[in-house]
Amino acid sequence: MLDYRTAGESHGPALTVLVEGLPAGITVDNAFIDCELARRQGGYGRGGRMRIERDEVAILSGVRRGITIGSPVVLQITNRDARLDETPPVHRPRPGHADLAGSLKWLTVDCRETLERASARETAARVAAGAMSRCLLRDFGIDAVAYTVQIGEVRGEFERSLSADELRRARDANEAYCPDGAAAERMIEAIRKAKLDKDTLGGIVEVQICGHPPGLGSCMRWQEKLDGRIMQAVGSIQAIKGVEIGLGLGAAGRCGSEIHDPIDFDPTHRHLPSLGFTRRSNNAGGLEGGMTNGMPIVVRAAMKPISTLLRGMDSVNLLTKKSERSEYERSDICAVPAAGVIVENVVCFEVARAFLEKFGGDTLREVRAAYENYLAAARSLGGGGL
Ligand code: EPS
Repeated sequence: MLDYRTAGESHGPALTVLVEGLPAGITVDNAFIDCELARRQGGYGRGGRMRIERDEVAILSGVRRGITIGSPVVLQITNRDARLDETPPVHRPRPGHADLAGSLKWLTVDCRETLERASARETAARVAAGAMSRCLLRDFGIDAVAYTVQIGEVRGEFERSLSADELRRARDANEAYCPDGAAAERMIEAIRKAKLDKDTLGGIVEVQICGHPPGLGSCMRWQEKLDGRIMQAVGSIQAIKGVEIGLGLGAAGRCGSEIHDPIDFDPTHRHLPSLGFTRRSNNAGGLEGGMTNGMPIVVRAAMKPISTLLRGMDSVNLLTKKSERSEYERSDICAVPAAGVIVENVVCFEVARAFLEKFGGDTLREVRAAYENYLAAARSLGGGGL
Protein backbone atom coordinates (compact mmCIF):
# COMPACT_ATOMS: atom_id res chain seq x y z
CA MET A 1 0.00 0.00 0.00
CA LEU A 2 1.17 3.50 -0.80
CA ASP A 3 1.98 5.24 2.46
CA TYR A 4 4.34 7.80 3.97
CA ARG A 5 5.84 8.78 7.28
CA THR A 6 7.57 12.00 8.12
CA ALA A 7 10.32 12.65 10.67
CA GLY A 8 12.20 15.72 11.79
CA GLU A 9 12.01 18.68 14.16
CA SER A 10 11.52 22.29 13.11
CA HIS A 11 15.09 23.24 14.09
CA GLY A 12 16.67 19.79 13.68
CA PRO A 13 19.16 19.09 10.88
CA ALA A 14 16.53 18.01 8.34
CA LEU A 15 13.01 16.83 7.63
CA THR A 16 12.66 13.46 5.99
CA VAL A 17 9.79 11.53 4.51
CA LEU A 18 9.71 7.84 3.71
CA VAL A 19 7.34 6.99 0.86
CA GLU A 20 6.57 3.30 0.41
CA GLY A 21 4.53 1.53 -2.25
CA LEU A 22 5.35 3.51 -5.38
CA PRO A 23 5.56 1.25 -8.42
CA ALA A 24 8.77 1.09 -10.46
CA GLY A 25 8.93 3.18 -13.60
CA ILE A 26 7.65 6.60 -12.45
CA THR A 27 9.67 9.50 -13.81
CA VAL A 28 10.47 11.73 -10.85
CA ASP A 29 10.18 15.44 -11.57
CA ASN A 30 12.51 17.02 -8.99
CA ALA A 31 11.87 20.49 -10.37
CA PHE A 32 8.14 20.05 -9.83
CA ILE A 33 8.64 18.85 -6.22
CA ASP A 34 10.95 21.81 -5.51
CA CYS A 35 8.46 24.17 -7.10
CA GLU A 36 5.74 22.94 -4.73
CA LEU A 37 8.14 23.34 -1.80
CA ALA A 38 8.92 26.91 -2.89
CA ARG A 39 5.22 27.73 -3.25
CA ARG A 40 4.64 26.43 0.29
CA GLN A 41 7.31 28.79 1.57
CA GLY A 42 5.65 31.72 -0.15
CA GLY A 43 2.45 33.68 0.21
CA TYR A 44 1.91 36.99 1.95
CA GLY A 45 2.14 36.91 5.75
CA ARG A 46 5.04 34.51 6.22
CA GLY A 47 7.59 35.32 8.92
CA GLY A 48 11.39 35.56 9.17
CA ARG A 49 12.01 31.82 9.04
CA MET A 50 11.03 31.63 5.40
CA ARG A 51 13.74 34.14 4.53
CA ILE A 52 16.30 31.75 6.02
CA GLU A 53 15.14 28.46 4.52
CA ARG A 54 15.35 27.40 0.89
CA ASP A 55 13.48 24.12 0.78
CA GLU A 56 14.73 21.67 -1.82
CA VAL A 57 14.40 17.94 -1.92
CA ALA A 58 17.29 15.49 -1.89
CA ILE A 59 16.29 11.98 -2.96
CA LEU A 60 18.21 9.47 -0.85
CA SER A 61 16.73 6.18 -2.04
CA GLY A 62 14.31 4.43 -4.33
CA VAL A 63 15.17 6.35 -7.50
CA ARG A 64 17.76 5.51 -10.14
CA ARG A 65 18.52 7.84 -13.03
CA GLY A 66 15.40 9.81 -12.26
CA ILE A 67 13.03 6.82 -12.27
CA THR A 68 11.53 4.92 -9.32
CA ILE A 69 12.75 1.33 -8.94
CA GLY A 70 10.06 0.07 -6.56
CA SER A 71 12.06 0.36 -3.34
CA PRO A 72 11.22 2.75 -0.48
CA VAL A 73 11.85 6.39 -1.38
CA VAL A 74 13.41 8.72 1.18
CA LEU A 75 13.16 12.45 0.56
CA GLN A 76 15.14 14.91 2.65
CA ILE A 77 14.77 18.66 3.11
CA THR A 78 17.67 20.30 4.93
CA ASN A 79 16.90 22.89 7.62
CA ARG A 80 19.19 25.91 7.37
CA ASP A 81 18.03 27.16 10.77
CA ALA A 82 19.25 23.95 12.42
CA ARG A 83 20.01 24.62 16.08
CA LEU A 84 17.82 22.21 18.01
CA ASP A 85 20.27 21.69 20.90
CA GLU A 86 20.75 25.45 21.29
CA THR A 87 17.06 26.40 21.29
CA PRO A 88 15.94 27.84 24.65
CA PRO A 89 13.28 26.22 26.83
CA VAL A 90 9.67 27.48 26.56
CA HIS A 91 7.77 27.62 29.85
CA ARG A 92 4.78 29.82 28.96
CA PRO A 93 2.51 27.77 26.63
CA ARG A 94 0.84 29.53 23.71
CA PRO A 95 -2.94 28.99 23.65
CA GLY A 96 -3.78 27.25 20.38
CA HIS A 97 -0.36 25.63 19.89
CA ALA A 98 0.50 22.09 21.05
CA ASP A 99 2.56 23.54 23.94
CA LEU A 100 0.35 22.81 26.94
CA ALA A 101 -1.26 19.56 25.77
CA GLY A 102 2.14 18.16 24.75
CA SER A 103 3.87 19.20 27.98
CA LEU A 104 1.17 17.48 30.02
CA LYS A 105 1.34 14.41 27.79
CA TRP A 106 5.13 14.03 27.89
CA LEU A 107 5.48 15.18 31.50
CA THR A 108 7.73 18.16 30.92
CA VAL A 109 7.73 21.86 31.81
CA ASP A 110 9.63 22.65 28.59
CA CYS A 111 7.14 23.10 25.75
CA ARG A 112 10.08 23.02 23.31
CA GLU A 113 10.06 19.23 23.51
CA THR A 114 6.64 19.17 21.86
CA LEU A 115 6.58 22.27 19.72
CA GLU A 116 9.56 21.29 17.62
CA ARG A 117 7.66 18.35 16.19
CA ALA A 118 4.21 19.95 16.29
CA SER A 119 5.52 22.87 14.21
CA ALA A 120 4.06 23.38 10.77
CA ARG A 121 7.59 23.05 9.46
CA GLU A 122 6.72 19.35 9.15
CA THR A 123 4.32 20.15 6.33
CA ALA A 124 7.31 20.65 4.00
CA ALA A 125 7.84 16.87 4.19
CA ARG A 126 4.16 16.20 3.51
CA VAL A 127 4.24 18.47 0.48
CA ALA A 128 7.31 16.62 -0.82
CA ALA A 129 5.49 13.27 -0.46
CA GLY A 130 2.36 14.63 -2.13
CA ALA A 131 4.33 16.15 -5.00
CA MET A 132 6.13 12.82 -5.43
CA SER A 133 2.80 11.01 -5.70
CA ARG A 134 1.75 13.54 -8.34
CA CYS A 135 4.57 12.33 -10.58
CA LEU A 136 2.40 9.21 -10.86
CA LEU A 137 -0.97 10.99 -11.05
CA ARG A 138 0.19 13.32 -13.82
CA ASP A 139 1.00 10.29 -15.98
CA PHE A 140 -2.73 9.49 -15.88
CA GLY A 141 -3.90 13.06 -16.52
CA ILE A 142 -4.92 13.66 -12.91
CA ASP A 143 -4.48 17.32 -11.98
CA ALA A 144 -5.00 19.37 -8.83
CA VAL A 145 -5.31 23.03 -8.02
CA ALA A 146 -5.84 24.67 -4.64
CA TYR A 147 -6.35 28.34 -3.89
CA THR A 148 -7.26 30.71 -1.11
CA VAL A 149 -10.98 31.37 -0.71
CA GLN A 150 -10.92 33.56 2.40
CA ILE A 151 -8.45 35.31 4.69
CA GLY A 152 -9.84 36.82 7.87
CA GLU A 153 -13.15 38.34 6.84
CA VAL A 154 -12.19 38.90 3.19
CA ARG A 155 -13.75 36.41 0.77
CA GLY A 156 -12.77 35.89 -2.85
CA GLU A 157 -15.51 35.62 -5.50
CA PHE A 158 -14.56 33.76 -8.66
CA GLU A 159 -15.82 31.16 -11.10
CA ARG A 160 -15.00 27.72 -9.68
CA SER A 161 -15.64 25.96 -13.00
CA LEU A 162 -12.63 27.59 -14.70
CA SER A 163 -10.04 25.07 -15.91
CA ALA A 164 -7.25 24.07 -13.54
CA ASP A 165 -4.80 26.06 -15.69
CA GLU A 166 -6.96 29.19 -15.59
CA LEU A 167 -7.39 28.91 -11.82
CA ARG A 168 -3.63 28.40 -11.41
CA ARG A 169 -2.81 31.42 -13.56
CA ALA A 170 -5.17 33.67 -11.61
CA ARG A 171 -4.00 32.24 -8.27
CA ASP A 172 -0.31 32.64 -9.05
CA ALA A 173 -0.74 36.31 -9.98
CA ASN A 174 -0.83 37.45 -6.35
CA GLU A 175 0.68 36.66 -2.96
CA ALA A 176 -2.62 35.67 -1.36
CA TYR A 177 -2.85 32.78 -3.85
CA CYS A 178 -6.47 33.79 -4.52
CA PRO A 179 -7.91 33.72 -8.07
CA ASP A 180 -9.87 36.91 -7.30
CA GLY A 181 -7.17 39.59 -7.70
CA ALA A 182 -9.22 42.41 -6.15
CA ALA A 183 -10.03 40.32 -3.08
CA ALA A 184 -6.35 39.29 -2.89
CA GLU A 185 -5.39 42.96 -2.42
CA ARG A 186 -7.85 43.28 0.45
CA MET A 187 -6.58 40.02 1.95
CA ILE A 188 -3.02 41.35 1.88
CA GLU A 189 -4.22 44.59 3.47
CA ALA A 190 -5.94 42.58 6.22
CA ILE A 191 -2.70 40.69 6.90
CA ARG A 192 -0.77 44.01 7.07
CA LYS A 193 -3.28 45.31 9.59
CA ALA A 194 -3.08 42.12 11.68
CA LYS A 195 0.69 42.56 11.78
CA LEU A 196 0.36 46.14 13.04
CA ASP A 197 -2.10 44.87 15.67
CA LYS A 198 0.47 42.20 16.66
CA ASP A 199 -2.21 39.65 15.79
CA THR A 200 -2.65 36.75 13.32
CA LEU A 201 -5.23 35.67 10.71
CA GLY A 202 -6.74 32.41 9.50
CA GLY A 203 -8.90 31.61 6.50
CA ILE A 204 -10.25 29.03 4.07
CA VAL A 205 -8.56 27.19 1.20
CA GLU A 206 -10.12 24.91 -1.40
CA VAL A 207 -8.69 22.20 -3.64
CA GLN A 208 -10.12 20.67 -6.81
CA ILE A 209 -8.83 17.40 -8.25
CA CYS A 210 -9.82 16.45 -11.78
CA GLY A 211 -9.08 13.88 -14.45
CA HIS A 212 -9.39 10.85 -12.16
CA PRO A 213 -11.66 7.89 -12.95
CA PRO A 214 -14.73 6.91 -10.95
CA GLY A 215 -14.51 4.10 -8.41
CA LEU A 216 -11.49 5.25 -6.36
CA GLY A 217 -12.08 4.49 -2.67
CA SER A 218 -14.68 2.01 -1.50
CA CYS A 219 -17.92 1.74 0.45
CA MET A 220 -17.01 -1.74 1.70
CA ARG A 221 -14.78 -0.90 4.67
CA TRP A 222 -14.92 2.40 6.52
CA GLN A 223 -11.15 2.61 6.37
CA GLU A 224 -11.29 2.62 2.57
CA LYS A 225 -13.79 5.44 2.18
CA LEU A 226 -11.92 8.10 0.29
CA ASP A 227 -13.93 10.99 1.76
CA GLY A 228 -12.98 9.83 5.26
CA ARG A 229 -9.33 9.44 4.33
CA ILE A 230 -9.21 12.86 2.75
CA MET A 231 -10.82 14.42 5.81
CA GLN A 232 -8.28 12.77 8.09
CA ALA A 233 -5.36 13.81 5.89
CA VAL A 234 -6.55 17.42 5.68
CA GLY A 235 -7.75 17.61 9.27
CA SER A 236 -4.33 16.49 10.49
CA ILE A 237 -2.58 19.47 8.88
CA GLN A 238 -1.36 21.89 11.54
CA ALA A 239 -3.96 24.59 12.38
CA ILE A 240 -6.75 23.08 10.26
CA LYS A 241 -9.98 23.10 12.26
CA GLY A 242 -12.63 22.28 9.68
CA VAL A 243 -12.84 20.17 6.52
CA GLU A 244 -15.73 20.12 4.05
CA ILE A 245 -16.32 18.06 0.93
CA GLY A 246 -18.49 19.62 -1.78
CA LEU A 247 -21.31 21.59 -0.19
CA GLY A 248 -20.15 20.32 3.20
CA LEU A 249 -21.92 21.87 6.17
CA GLY A 250 -24.01 23.87 3.70
CA ALA A 251 -25.93 20.70 2.73
CA ALA A 252 -27.38 20.23 6.20
CA GLY A 253 -30.16 22.81 6.06
CA ARG A 254 -31.35 22.16 2.50
CA CYS A 255 -33.80 19.67 0.92
CA GLY A 256 -32.44 16.60 -0.87
CA SER A 257 -34.04 17.69 -4.14
CA GLU A 258 -32.04 20.93 -4.02
CA ILE A 259 -28.62 19.55 -3.28
CA HIS A 260 -28.19 16.13 -4.91
CA ASP A 261 -26.56 16.30 -8.31
CA PRO A 262 -28.87 15.04 -11.13
CA ILE A 263 -27.26 12.45 -13.44
CA ASP A 264 -27.09 12.77 -17.24
CA PHE A 265 -25.29 10.78 -19.90
CA ASP A 266 -23.41 12.60 -22.64
CA PRO A 267 -21.94 10.18 -25.22
CA THR A 268 -19.47 12.86 -26.38
CA HIS A 269 -17.82 12.59 -22.93
CA ARG A 270 -17.51 8.84 -22.85
CA HIS A 271 -13.85 8.85 -23.85
CA LEU A 272 -13.11 10.87 -20.67
CA PRO A 273 -12.29 9.16 -17.36
CA SER A 274 -15.83 10.14 -16.21
CA LEU A 275 -17.10 7.66 -18.88
CA GLY A 276 -19.79 10.02 -20.14
CA PHE A 277 -21.82 10.36 -16.95
CA THR A 278 -22.20 14.04 -16.27
CA ARG A 279 -23.80 15.85 -13.35
CA ARG A 280 -25.65 19.15 -13.46
CA SER A 281 -23.99 20.25 -10.25
CA ASN A 282 -21.21 18.97 -8.00
CA ASN A 283 -22.53 19.49 -4.49
CA ALA A 284 -21.21 16.03 -3.56
CA GLY A 285 -17.69 17.28 -4.28
CA GLY A 286 -16.97 14.29 -6.50
CA LEU A 287 -17.45 11.70 -3.75
CA GLU A 288 -20.51 9.51 -3.14
CA GLY A 289 -20.46 6.46 -0.86
CA GLY A 290 -16.77 7.05 -0.16
CA MET A 291 -15.94 6.63 -3.88
CA THR A 292 -15.12 9.03 -6.67
CA ASN A 293 -18.05 9.49 -9.05
CA GLY A 294 -16.12 10.99 -11.97
CA MET A 295 -16.73 14.62 -11.02
CA PRO A 296 -13.93 16.81 -9.63
CA ILE A 297 -13.11 16.21 -5.97
CA VAL A 298 -13.70 19.46 -4.09
CA VAL A 299 -12.39 19.88 -0.55
CA ARG A 300 -12.34 23.00 1.63
CA ALA A 301 -10.34 23.49 4.80
CA ALA A 302 -10.61 26.15 7.50
CA MET A 303 -7.35 27.24 9.09
CA LYS A 304 -7.38 28.92 12.48
CA PRO A 305 -5.18 31.99 12.97
CA ILE A 306 -1.54 31.18 13.84
CA SER A 307 -1.23 30.62 17.59
CA THR A 308 2.02 32.52 18.12
CA LEU A 309 0.96 36.13 18.76
CA LEU A 310 3.42 39.00 19.07
CA ARG A 311 1.11 40.51 21.69
CA GLY A 312 0.93 37.18 23.57
CA MET A 313 -2.13 35.78 25.33
CA ASP A 314 -3.01 35.01 28.90
CA SER A 315 -1.25 31.84 29.97
CA VAL A 316 0.48 30.21 32.94
CA ASN A 317 4.18 29.73 33.60
CA LEU A 318 4.65 25.95 33.95
CA LEU A 319 7.56 26.45 36.40
CA THR A 320 5.59 28.62 38.85
CA LYS A 321 1.92 28.06 37.85
CA LYS A 322 1.57 31.86 38.02
CA SER A 323 -0.37 33.78 35.34
CA GLU A 324 1.87 35.27 32.64
CA ARG A 325 1.62 36.20 28.98
CA SER A 326 2.39 33.39 26.54
CA GLU A 327 5.83 33.06 24.96
CA TYR A 328 6.56 34.86 21.69
CA GLU A 329 8.72 33.12 19.16
CA ARG A 330 9.36 34.42 15.67
CA SER A 331 6.36 33.36 13.60
CA ASP A 332 4.08 33.92 10.63
CA ILE A 333 1.17 36.40 10.68
CA CYS A 334 -0.84 34.33 8.22
CA ALA A 335 -0.03 31.03 6.51
CA VAL A 336 -3.33 30.49 4.68
CA PRO A 337 -1.74 30.71 1.18
CA ALA A 338 0.79 28.05 2.23
CA ALA A 339 -2.05 25.92 3.62
CA GLY A 340 -3.50 25.75 0.10
CA VAL A 341 -0.27 24.21 -1.17
CA ILE A 342 -0.26 21.69 1.68
CA VAL A 343 -3.91 20.72 1.22
CA GLU A 344 -3.37 20.34 -2.55
CA ASN A 345 -0.52 17.90 -2.03
CA VAL A 346 -1.90 15.86 0.87
CA VAL A 347 -5.19 15.31 -0.95
CA CYS A 348 -3.25 14.21 -4.04
CA PHE A 349 -1.42 11.64 -1.95
CA GLU A 350 -4.74 10.17 -0.78
CA VAL A 351 -5.98 10.04 -4.39
CA ALA A 352 -2.74 8.34 -5.46
CA ARG A 353 -3.13 5.79 -2.64
CA ALA A 354 -6.70 5.00 -3.72
CA PHE A 355 -5.60 4.91 -7.38
CA LEU A 356 -2.93 2.30 -6.62
CA GLU A 357 -5.34 0.29 -4.47
CA LYS A 358 -7.54 -0.09 -7.54
CA PHE A 359 -4.92 -0.32 -10.26
CA GLY A 360 -1.74 -1.19 -8.33
CA GLY A 361 1.12 -3.30 -9.65
CA ASP A 362 4.86 -3.57 -9.23
CA THR A 363 5.50 -1.46 -12.31
CA LEU A 364 3.94 1.57 -13.95
CA ARG A 365 3.34 -0.62 -16.99
CA GLU A 366 1.11 -2.94 -14.98
CA VAL A 367 -0.70 -0.02 -13.38
CA ARG A 368 -1.41 1.45 -16.82
CA ALA A 369 -2.68 -1.90 -18.13
CA ALA A 370 -5.02 -2.28 -15.14
CA TYR A 371 -6.26 1.30 -15.55
CA GLU A 372 -6.97 0.90 -19.26
CA ASN A 373 -8.54 -2.50 -18.72
CA TYR A 374 -10.90 -1.02 -16.13
CA LEU A 375 -11.91 1.91 -18.37
CA ALA A 376 -12.60 -0.47 -21.27
CA ALA A 377 -14.73 -2.72 -19.03
CA ALA A 378 -16.61 0.24 -17.57
CA ARG A 379 -17.31 1.66 -21.05
CA SER A 380 -18.77 -1.66 -22.18
CA LEU A 381 -21.25 -1.74 -19.28
CA GLY A 382 -24.98 -1.69 -20.05
CA GLY A 383 -26.65 -0.85 -23.33
CA GLY A 384 -27.19 2.36 -25.26
CA GLY A 385 -23.77 2.33 -26.88
CA LEU A 386 -21.95 3.05 -23.61
C1 EPS B 1 6.01 27.49 13.39
C2 EPS B 1 6.82 28.57 13.77
C3 EPS B 1 7.68 29.27 12.79
C4 EPS B 1 7.13 29.05 11.39
C5 EPS B 1 7.01 27.55 11.21
C6 EPS B 1 5.87 27.05 12.01
O1 EPS B 1 9.00 28.75 12.76
P1 EPS B 1 10.17 29.42 13.60
O2 EPS B 1 9.81 29.21 15.04
O3 EPS B 1 11.45 28.72 13.23
O4 EPS B 1 10.19 30.88 13.22
O5 EPS B 1 7.95 29.67 10.43
O6 EPS B 1 6.82 27.19 9.88
C7 EPS B 1 7.92 26.75 9.19
C8 EPS B 1 9.14 26.77 9.65
C9 EPS B 1 7.57 26.25 7.86
O7 EPS B 1 8.47 25.79 7.16
O8 EPS B 1 6.38 26.32 7.50
C10 EPS B 1 5.23 26.76 14.39
O9 EPS B 1 5.46 26.97 15.58
O10 EPS B 1 4.33 25.97 14.04
